[in-house]
Amino acid sequence: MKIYLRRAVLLATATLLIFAAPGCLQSFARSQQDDQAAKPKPQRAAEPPPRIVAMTAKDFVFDPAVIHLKVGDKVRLQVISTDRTHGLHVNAFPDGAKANTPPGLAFIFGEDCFKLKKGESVPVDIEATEPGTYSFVCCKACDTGHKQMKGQIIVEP
Ligand SMILES: [Cu+2]
Repeated sequence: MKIYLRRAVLLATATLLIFAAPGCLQSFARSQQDDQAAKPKPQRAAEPPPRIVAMTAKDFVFDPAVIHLKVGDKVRLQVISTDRTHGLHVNAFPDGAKANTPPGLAFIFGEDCFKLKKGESVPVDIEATEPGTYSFVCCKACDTGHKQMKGQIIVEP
């Protein structure tokens, strides 16, 4: 987590340098009125995806277990376990994929297995790029029902 934060700060600093430097030069040439009109826009570096899907993991079930998306959708699964530690692994390749099938889901913070600690809400950002059925499973050995704990993201064209 600390690494992400540090990276975000670095990125923000770099963005500021890149965009602020030419802006300063231009403002010398501008009149004061122009400067007042051109107020700095709010930063959009860490813009969250527009749609949030709340998901719970409990009693060896993901709820919802089936999520419908369309190609081009960007969603944030906000996943919380309410009983014990589970995990979430979403397959980026559709069911039935062959060796040359490209991935059809993109992850903004790609993690193979998101750890879902009890009571901790974990964001999983996904962009659907290809139609298909993408399976997800629990990826932390939780208990007796571990292997039944699964679901699907169905991406329609
Ligand atoms: Cu499990």
